[in-house]
Amino acid sequence: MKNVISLAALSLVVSDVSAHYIFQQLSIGSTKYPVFQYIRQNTNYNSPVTDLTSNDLRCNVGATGASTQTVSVKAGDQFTFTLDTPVYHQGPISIYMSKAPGAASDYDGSGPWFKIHDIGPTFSGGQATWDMEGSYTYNIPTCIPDGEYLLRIQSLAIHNPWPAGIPQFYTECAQISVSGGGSATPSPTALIPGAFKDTDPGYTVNIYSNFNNYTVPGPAVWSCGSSSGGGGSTPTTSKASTTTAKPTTTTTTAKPTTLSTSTTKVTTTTTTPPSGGCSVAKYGQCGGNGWTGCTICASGSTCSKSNDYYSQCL
Ligand SMILES: *[C@@H]1O[C@H](CO)[C@@H](O)[C@H](O)[C@H]1NC(C)=O
Ligand SMILES: [Cu+2]
Repeated sequence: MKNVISLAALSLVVSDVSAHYIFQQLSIGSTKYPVFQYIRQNTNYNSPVTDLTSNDLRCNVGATGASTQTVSVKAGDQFTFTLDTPVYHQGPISIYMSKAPGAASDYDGSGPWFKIHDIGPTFSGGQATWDMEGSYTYNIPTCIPDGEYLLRIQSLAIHNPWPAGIPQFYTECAQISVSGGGSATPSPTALIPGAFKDTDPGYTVNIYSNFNNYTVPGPAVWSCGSSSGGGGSTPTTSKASTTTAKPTTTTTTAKPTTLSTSTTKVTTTTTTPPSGGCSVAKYGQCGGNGWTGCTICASGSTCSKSNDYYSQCL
């Protein structure tokens, strides 16, 4: 069993090693800081973490605080994580925070984490669209207590469906010192590792087959408007993690479409004119079981198979 898994993992790595992505640069407001000035530098280049029990899930491999500076921010400030290469694996983006007992640079991330943002897929006409960007922007919650925090972004790549493929975590942590905040107690919280399980539907889902709703793994998203009192908010973990407005809204509309077409070939609404006109950008998906999109790679790249469910223009 173990051999089967590592063989599968190995073949993925081999076919897909050329260009992963790193959340390497932080901006606060419109000020963009040098690469890895305030983000802990990992030592595994652009490779993902796949071990659900590893401490490397927190901030990535080798990412320690000692050589990283901590940036001062105001509660409510806008921040941006910029990548070296835009995200190109399908999957959700999440942003977490964890308060350091003292200095962020001394903190190993072993304390509780709360989640401030999720970006799941949008469903339309039986097709899912993931938000794959070169940067992601959000705001520090206005009501969190002052102090030093790790600010963590995560791309969970689920393009190679479990169990044939192993989902990949691309993650990085910034060190921030917050002032001007409030007295909220963010909840629910989770430990990392521990927050993600191979039984989470959002981890095991096959996004190429009958895919019409999605729950982002991890604790429910917390915001200042929600349960700032702390302690009171029922064990919402599973309930609230489905809250992402977009998927919920579209679930109802998407389901009928998918149900009626799930076994027959999906006559995709309009996606592509015949077959000559389309083109998949480099690193995009170009095939795999259940794939109904374009299979022609932009010039300069060719469609290569990663596994039965995923081929990619490389
Ligand atoms: C889709 O919704 C159903 C019903 O709520 C749930 O059981 C399932 O886990 C969801 N799938 C995903 C991938 O979140
Ligand atoms: Cu990859």
